[in-house]
Amino acid sequence: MALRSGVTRVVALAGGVGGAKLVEGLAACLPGGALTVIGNTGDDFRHYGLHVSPDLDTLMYTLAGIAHPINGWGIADDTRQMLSMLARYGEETWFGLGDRDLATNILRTHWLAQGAPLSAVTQRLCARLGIATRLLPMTDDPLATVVYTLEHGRLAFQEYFVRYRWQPTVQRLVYEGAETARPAEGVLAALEAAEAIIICPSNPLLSIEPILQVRAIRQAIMVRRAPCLAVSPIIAGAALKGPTVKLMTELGLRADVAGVAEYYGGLIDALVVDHADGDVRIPQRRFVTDIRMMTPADRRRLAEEVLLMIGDLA
Ligand code: FO1
Repeated sequence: MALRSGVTRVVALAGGVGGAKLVEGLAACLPGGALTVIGNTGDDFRHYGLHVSPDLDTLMYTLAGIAHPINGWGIADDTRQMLSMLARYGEETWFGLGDRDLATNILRTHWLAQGAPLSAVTQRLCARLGIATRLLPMTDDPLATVVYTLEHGRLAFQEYFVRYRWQPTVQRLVYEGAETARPAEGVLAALEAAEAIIICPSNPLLSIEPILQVRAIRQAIMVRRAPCLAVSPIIAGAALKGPTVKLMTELGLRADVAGVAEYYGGLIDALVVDHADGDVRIPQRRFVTDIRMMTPADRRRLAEEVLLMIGDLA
């Protein structure tokens, strides 16, 4: 099938750990240079003066094969000496930034301070880790996911997600900076040249929506020529990981596969769902397979299947 054999231009939208798993599979089964990943930067924050980009780092470490195998975020075998010294100074250490991870954030902050845009910094870090896949931040401008909660009012994303372990009741999400954020260098060109656009199984509201909040990105996907397919982050009403179901429920959205289909609407031509949701009816084309990705082999298999499904759509 044309796409499979000649596949040269696939664009994936992804956030943190869940999306990174499919990105790992796609990178493993596509020729080097065929995959461009547009990563969420709505989780970014300043931490002791460092510019931390958690989802870009999760994607980068995953693509470099050095991500922590259990957490998905941070670096495998990393140590916590810096954190233990912060604790000795009486500082809070709920954000578990490891020592090796610290090097990434020191370099990012250093290069940003020299005037390099986030996209150039990301490209340089990936090149030095030997990553063939192109990783682009959704924007080089500030765009922050802010969470308004019942218990603690306005929370920065990492406070909500890590410090309070996404337990607070969410009343509203605001994507601060969305009105002025522009797509990063290369993003629109990649979307326009894409033969396939894949929305990875990340949290639709916390990882994918911030990317879509960059208006020109949403518009590019709405007027796309290539087929766009999403993989469900929910199986039988349960999130594969994190707060997806809890959050969609709190925001009054249907927190199941039909709700995900409704949320993406015309942005996608198809949704890949698990066998457990095999009977759910949605307006888009529906593909049914095992969408759990517990092992690298699972990730590669699902990626292979997704590329076949997209070929079927093209
Ligand atoms: N997630 C956690 O749940 N606990 C942590 O201590 C934590 C530390 C951390 C350090 C660096 C980094 O790049 C990511 C980190 N994350 C941690 C993940 C981060 O919160 C992401 O925003 C989530 O994975 C959501 O995408």
